[in-house]
Amino acid sequence: MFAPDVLMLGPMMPLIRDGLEARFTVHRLWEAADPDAFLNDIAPRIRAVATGAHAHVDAGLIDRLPALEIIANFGVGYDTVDAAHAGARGVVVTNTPEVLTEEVADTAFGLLIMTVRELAAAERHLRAGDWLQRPYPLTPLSLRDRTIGIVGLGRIGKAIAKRADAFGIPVVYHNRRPAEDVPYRYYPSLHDMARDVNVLLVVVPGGAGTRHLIDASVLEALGSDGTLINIGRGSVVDEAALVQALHSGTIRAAGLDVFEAEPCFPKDLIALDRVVLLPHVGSASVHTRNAMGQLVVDNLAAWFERGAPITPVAETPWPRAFPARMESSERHGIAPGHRT
Ligand code: NAP
Ligand code: 8YV
Repeated sequence: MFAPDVLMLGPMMPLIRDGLEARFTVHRLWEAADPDAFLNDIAPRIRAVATGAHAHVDAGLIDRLPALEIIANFGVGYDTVDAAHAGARGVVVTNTPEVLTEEVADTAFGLLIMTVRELAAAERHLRAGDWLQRPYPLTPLSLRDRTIGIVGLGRIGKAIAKRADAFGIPVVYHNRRPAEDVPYRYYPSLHDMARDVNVLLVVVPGGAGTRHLIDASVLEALGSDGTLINIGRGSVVDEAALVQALHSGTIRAAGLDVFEAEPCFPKDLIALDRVVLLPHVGSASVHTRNAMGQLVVDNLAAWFERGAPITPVAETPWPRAFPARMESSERHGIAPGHRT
């Protein structure tokens, strides 16, 4: 039976594991007693990698797999995959866009309200029995008469903006380029936007291009009434500068779903009631994680059965606009787009 060899770099959800094992010969790298020797042994046969935020697919690994055709990433963010190098080597990279957009926007909005209205701290107050002594204090911040500046008005950013529209909260945004067909004011300068808004909501991808985009100077511009929400990637925010800004009152509050060195996070934020900390749960419902997992399986199945990925990333667009390695379809004598 035709069962291409797939390298799985770390544990993945049963839906992915079972879906791939039904179609492919799956090799579990993390279970190998000697991963390096294991990889040496199977590397020439590996035609696909299945991965997620748990592992890095760097240039070294890509170059070590001479028959590699496709890397399927669990997650819309693929900053742990060197997609530019994959593209240069003719390897397709896929991610899981769209299927998680609404869930992550829901989480972002929940985190925003929790943070501004101190809902987690108010709940802790009740659970501790403190309400019997005194009511929870009025919150200095509110979403009334506030403007949200979205950093990264892409798929998820637009879904968050739609929620803000329904709540009657004005939205403005900063991207590298203006988005098409949106009614929101565009700020080419992140600093100018930070100066004009009360909330900065970060939902840009991670990676070198956005590393520490939110630094001390942006937090300074946001100001002492300001709230920072980060649901994008931890690397986008200079965490040391953020901790300093929160302690010194440079900004007032923060809601964070992502951190620079997950699962580690700055412990000295725990004591601050003005901060809400979530363990990267933006997409973490059974419904949405199943949809993401299915898309990983479907991308690999589509590649090996029809010779075309479903959701290739921008660096490896399809139809191909990057160098070709020998494609699955060519190996099996079928034209891309044709079913076996
Ligand atoms: P998307 O549609 O590609 O949107 C990304 C947006 O960021 C685009 O509008 C892009 O606009 C902007 N952007 C990219 N680089 C930028 C830069 N250097 N400066 C300013 N803006 C920049 O992606 P998406 O589906 O909305 O997902 C966004 C990110 O959310 C993912 O990459 C992932 O890191 C994160 N995420 C987190 C969770 C979670 O659980 N916390 C879940 C899902 C996704 P331009 O190209 O015009 O700059
Ligand atoms: C996932 C995410 O939690 O899609 C993304 O980019 O950050 C989340 O949906 C993560 O990728 C899986 O570990």
